Amino acid sequence: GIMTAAERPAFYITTAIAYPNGVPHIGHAYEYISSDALARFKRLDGYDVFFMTGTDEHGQKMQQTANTEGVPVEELARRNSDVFEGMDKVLDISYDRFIRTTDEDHTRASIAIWEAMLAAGDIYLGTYAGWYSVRDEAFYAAEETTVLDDGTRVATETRTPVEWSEESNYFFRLSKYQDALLDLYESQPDFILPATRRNEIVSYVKAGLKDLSISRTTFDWGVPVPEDPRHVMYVWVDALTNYLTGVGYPETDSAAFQRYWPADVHIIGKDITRFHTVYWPAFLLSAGIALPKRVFVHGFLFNKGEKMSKSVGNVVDPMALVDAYGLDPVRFFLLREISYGQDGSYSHDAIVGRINADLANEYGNLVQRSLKMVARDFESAIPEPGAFTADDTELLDRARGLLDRCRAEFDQQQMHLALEAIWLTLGETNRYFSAQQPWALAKAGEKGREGTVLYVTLEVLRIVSILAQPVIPGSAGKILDLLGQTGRSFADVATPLVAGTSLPEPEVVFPKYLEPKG
Ligand code: ME8
Repeated sequence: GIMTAAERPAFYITTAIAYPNGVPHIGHAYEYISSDALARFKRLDGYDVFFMTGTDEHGQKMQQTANTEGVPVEELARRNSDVFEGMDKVLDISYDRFIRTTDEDHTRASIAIWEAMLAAGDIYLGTYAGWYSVRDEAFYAAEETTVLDDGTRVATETRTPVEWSEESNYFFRLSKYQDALLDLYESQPDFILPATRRNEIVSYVKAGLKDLSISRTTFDWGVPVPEDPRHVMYVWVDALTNYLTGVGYPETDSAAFQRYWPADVHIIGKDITRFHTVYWPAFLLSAGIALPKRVFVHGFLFNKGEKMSKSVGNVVDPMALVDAYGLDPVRFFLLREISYGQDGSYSHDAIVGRINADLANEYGNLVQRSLKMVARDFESAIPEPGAFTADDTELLDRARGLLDRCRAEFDQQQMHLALEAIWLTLGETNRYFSAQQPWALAKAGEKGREGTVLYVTLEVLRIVSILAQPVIPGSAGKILDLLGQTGRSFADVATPLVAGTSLPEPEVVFPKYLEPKG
């Protein structure tokens, strides 16, 4: 039966919130598309999903960009935040809330977590003297910086310029949480995935943690520190708190908080692992709030192997990719081609290769060929199958086993492996179709067997299309229309095609990509 939201298990997934100091690039699009696929998968699997994304609008970087552009910082934030939200719509990102850290409820949440950390005795006034990277919005110890040949000092890891900063700041007693954090990584080994990222963080924390400067007095674009408004909170304190704001914090008795916190997974890119797996759990431990279950760290996308960044100027506009190849082909390419958790590269040739081999040939063409035969020989109604042969049964069993396989892979955020399994089954189905030669069966007057082969093929395509929806929602949905199917959740995988279901006129869903002439 249909479960109400209250009966369904909850699943809370977030993306990082982007700095709207510029427009989104393909790395952002990658994060949103991958998180969206995870959110959609859980919804189709019967979960009550809360999926949040948004923008991180405070901090020195935003203030500096606004100054350079000569616009008020609120206006810069609003303008670019709208571009991010607009991109989410184009990319079919099924978020439940688009949070802006300038939202009113977020100020309340940030003040509440600050007060909780203060009450725990973890915030004190001190003097900060050290290196700050505005681009990274991060503090670095001297030994984490390098002086380049031209005399500029940069953060060794990110190569961004750092400046000497000396002020009276509030500090968070991060050092106090070293053992608790190491216990966390040990007792909850999948708190940080992939394992390579976890190992890096374990070494980092084992080397010793210094207390963290968590306020600034040199600019005022941020959440004011309670009782001391000369200070604004360090942008990462308020940014990380967005994950709580979204589910109703500080109202910890609220329905949303009770239902969705702790988050099931925070999806982030590799450059912000430390903030999410060291600072964030330490803040939460201090404030007495339950910890998220997992932080999954995805890799970076490179344009033909080259790092892209706003400052380097080789940033690819995700909208241009969608215009050139179509939305679902781009979504599919990113999730099929790149092992989630590792860096990946994209290029025109690689995208076209995937479109033509995986989507047009293996999938679209099989849909088209089988449906055309049903239209021609079975009056556009799903044929009644006869007795299944061993080949039929083997293929059907394989397709029916895909749901468990995909579940296992998606639960580890390994979407590329789920897609690989699905496409291997499509490959098998193409081989089956060629070997069974339903067109020859038609000619030989063996209509019963032809109908069985077509039934088996369409049944596999039905299952595959249900499972492909999280990644290519539009096109998989279109194929399910062509198969006459309204049952599209994962619970429907177990209900086979009903013979006699009448089908619409077949259409091409995945055209081959042809190079533009000229
Ligand atoms: O870091 N490939 O914002 P951001 C893949 N506001 N992912 C990439 C990428 C690339 N080339 N470049 C960036 C911030 N990302 C903070 C987050 S969360 C409380 C605050 C990812 O706009 C990056 O790793 O710089 C991060 O997960 C996201 O894009 C936003 O980056």
